[in-house]
Amino acid sequence: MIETVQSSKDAIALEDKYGAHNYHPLPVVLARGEGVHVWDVEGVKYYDFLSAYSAVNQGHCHPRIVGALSEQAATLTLTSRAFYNDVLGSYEKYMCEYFGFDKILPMNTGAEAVETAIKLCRKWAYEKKGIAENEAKIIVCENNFHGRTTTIISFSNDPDARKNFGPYTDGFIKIPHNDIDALKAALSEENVAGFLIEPIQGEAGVFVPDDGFLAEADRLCKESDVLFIADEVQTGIARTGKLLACDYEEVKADILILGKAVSGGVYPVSAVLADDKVMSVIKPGQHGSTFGGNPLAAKVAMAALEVVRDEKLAENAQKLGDIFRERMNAFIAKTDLVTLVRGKGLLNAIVINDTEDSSTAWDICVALKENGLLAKPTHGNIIRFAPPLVMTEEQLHDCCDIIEKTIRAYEEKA
Ligand code: IF1
Repeated sequence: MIETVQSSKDAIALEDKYGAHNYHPLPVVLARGEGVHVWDVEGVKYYDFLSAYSAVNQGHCHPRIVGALSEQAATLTLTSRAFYNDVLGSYEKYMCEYFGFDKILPMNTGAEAVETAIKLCRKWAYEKKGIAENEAKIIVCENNFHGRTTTIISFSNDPDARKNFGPYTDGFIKIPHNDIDALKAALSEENVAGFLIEPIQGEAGVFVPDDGFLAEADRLCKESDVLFIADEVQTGIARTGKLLACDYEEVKADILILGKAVSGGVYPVSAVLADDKVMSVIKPGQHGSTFGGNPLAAKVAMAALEVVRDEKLAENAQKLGDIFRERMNAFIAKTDLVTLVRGKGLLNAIVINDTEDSSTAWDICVALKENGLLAKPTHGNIIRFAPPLVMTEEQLHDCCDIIEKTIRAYEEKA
C-alpha cells in the first residue's frame, strides 16, 4: 500500500521504521521547494542553507531545468550505451566546450565519478607513464571526503566512514591537506600516478588551502608527470564564486570530477573530464554504467549549466559570499560563541567555540530551524552555510539577521 504522509511526525516515524538508519537528519520534513526556500509538511517556510550539500546551486525546482526534464522525460529517458541516442553527442560537445576539455566520460553520482577518475588515472599510469602493473599510487589528503564506495573509504580517515568495511583497497598515499612540503616528499616516492584533491575540503569543515597552494601543487605534479585530479563535486558549478574553485589559481586539472550541481540537483548527473592524452586509454568494455550519459540526464545538465551562465551565479556567489563573511566577522567581534568564519563564495562555515564532541552546533542548527533557516553541522562545532546561489542580497541580509539572532539567544540561554 502507498501511504500518504499527513504530518511531519508520520513521515519521521515511517523512515525510522522502514529505512536503514544511515543518516541522522535534522527533525524537519520537507514537502516543497522553490528557489532559496523550502516548505515542510505543515507549510512552514524555511531558507535552505545546505542546498542538498551544494547540489541545488540553481535553486529548488528551477523552471528551466524542470522544463527540460519534463520535455525529455516524455520523449526518451534511457537507451543504455548499447545504442546511440540523439542527445548524448551534443551534451558531450557542450560539456567539453563549457569546461575546456577534449573529452567527457558521463556517470551518475559523485562517488562513481571519483571511482572513474581513479581507474582512469591508474590505467594512464600503466599504459602511458610505464608504471609496473599493480604498483600505481595516488596521493590523497587527510580528512578528505570523496564518497562512500569501498575503494574511496579505503583512503578516508573518518572512523565512521571506514570502520568494519574492510578489507581496504591499497595504492594510496595520505598527506596533510595544504602542505606543499609533504606533497613534494610524496611525489618523490616511486610509482606515483596522481594527486587527488578537493580544492576546498567540504566535509572536513570547509578548509580553504593557502593562496597559491593549488597552483604550486599543480606545477609540482606536472613536473613529476603525475596527474592533478580535482574533485570539484562540491566546489564546482559556481559554488565558490568561480565556475570551478581551481579557476581562482588558473589551474586546469588533468582530470576534473563533477557531480551534484551539474544537474541543479534535479537528477543524478556526474562527469569526468580529461584531454585525449589521458581519456584515450579507456576502450570499449573497460568502464561504464547503465544510466551514464542517458538523454534525460544530458538535457537536464545542459539546462542547469545554461542557468549558471545566464543568471551569472558565479558572480552572485562571489559577491554574496563577501557580504556574508563580512557580516559574520563583524558579529564574531561581538560574540564569544563563534570564533571564526571561513570559506569562498557561498561555501562557508562558522566555527563554534566548543569541543568537537559537543552538541552545540547541532543545538544551534535546531534553533536556526525554529527561526526559519536550515543548516547542518559538520563535526560537533562547525556549521556549514551553503545557500542556493540564486539568493538576492536582501535575502542574504535577512538570513544573517536570523543567524545572529539565533546565536545571541543561544548564548543568553547558556
Ligand atoms: C552524504 C559531506 C558534502 C563530495 C566530494 C564526492 C562526493 C561528495 C567532494 C560523493 C559528496 C556529500 C555526500 C553526502 C554528504 C556530502 C557532503 F558532508 F559528506 F562532505 F557535500 F559536504 N566528492 N558529498 O563532497 O558524491 O556520491 O554523494 O554523489 O550524505 O554522503 P555522491
